[in-house]
Order: sequence, then C-alpha cells, then structure tokens
Amino acid sequence: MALLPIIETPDPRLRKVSTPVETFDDALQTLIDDMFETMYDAPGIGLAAIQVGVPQRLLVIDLQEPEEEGGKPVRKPLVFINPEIVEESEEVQTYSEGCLSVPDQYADVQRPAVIRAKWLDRDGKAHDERLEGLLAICLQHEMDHLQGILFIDHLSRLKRDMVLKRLAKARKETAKAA
Ligand code: GNR
Ligand code: NI
Repeated sequence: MALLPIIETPDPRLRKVSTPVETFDDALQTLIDDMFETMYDAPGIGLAAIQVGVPQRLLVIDLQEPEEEGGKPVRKPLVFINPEIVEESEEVQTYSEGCLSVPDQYADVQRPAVIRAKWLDRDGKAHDERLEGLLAICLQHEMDHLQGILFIDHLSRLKRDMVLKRLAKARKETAKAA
C-alpha cells in the first residue's frame, strides 16, 4: 500500500480526458488500494484516478456516513470503473462542494438530485443503480474529473475567480509559515 501525491490545480493533467479501463490486472487492484489509502489519508470522500496522475476512467468513493444520527462513521468503499450516467432528474440539489485538487475551498454547486448510473466494480461486475443524496453528488463530481472538469467550472466567473484568489492567498500563507 502506498500514499500517492494528489495533483492540484492548475496542473494541466487535471484537464485531461481519461480513457476507459481495459484490463483488470494486479496493477489495477494495487492502484485501487492505493487510491483508497490516499483518499482516507487526505481525508476526502472521493478520488478520481486522474487526481493521482492516472488518466483512466476509475474513481473511488467512501462517504463514511454514520449508520445512525450521531453514530461513528462506517467505511463503505465503492469502486466505479468506466461509469456512465444514463438518466438524470430535472430536480437539482445544491451542495457546498470541495475538492482535494482545489484544497480547502468550498462553493455551492447545483447538480441533478437523482441519477441512474452504470459502472463496473473492481471485480469487473456490472452495476446499474439509482443514486441520490451525497452519493449522487460525489459521483457526478468524480465523473467530472474524468472529463477534465473541476467543481469550480460550474461557478460563475466571478465566484470562480474568488475561489482561486482565496486559494492563492492560502498557498502564500502556507509558504510563509514554512
Ligand atoms: O472530499 C471531497 N469532498 C466533497 C464534498 C462535496 C462534494 C464533492 C466532494 S469530493 C471531494 C474529494 C475530491 O476532490 N474528489 O474528487
Ligand atoms: Ni475533486
């Protein structure tokens, strides 16, 4: 197992369009394990392969939501390979999104509230499910990464510039402190 470095904006690799996974070999299983380790360590609730520099249509999600209100987080690792959204609701939901590639910055993004998605899991088994809530949001956020899209691309130019300015400022402060 290994922690992988997470790529941050404006690294041009984040703008690449990822290509389908074709071989389910040991290297893929190792990459998946390393992506989970990297995501839990960050910590984050999702990670797309391109965020660790691998331009393949692969992403992992673990919302780590408590089973009951006030309970402790339960791990529920999900692997999505070659995912496709086949239906999306007219109804939208707004959520304050963040991204490990745009560290510590948050902004409201609107997305379809309910989606139907198809994907393969780490064993190559096909899934076709209706998703809603945070899982639907997170999958759409991660699938954007596979197209080279970041959550800030969904904001108005003014809001995007504000987020990028805040990020630049935060990075300067960290550089000073170091
Ligand atoms: O950790 C993450 N949190 C998050 C919060 C709201 C909407 C999406 C996300 S995904 C993000 C991790 C990440 O950058 N995945 O690409
Ligand atoms: Ni992200």
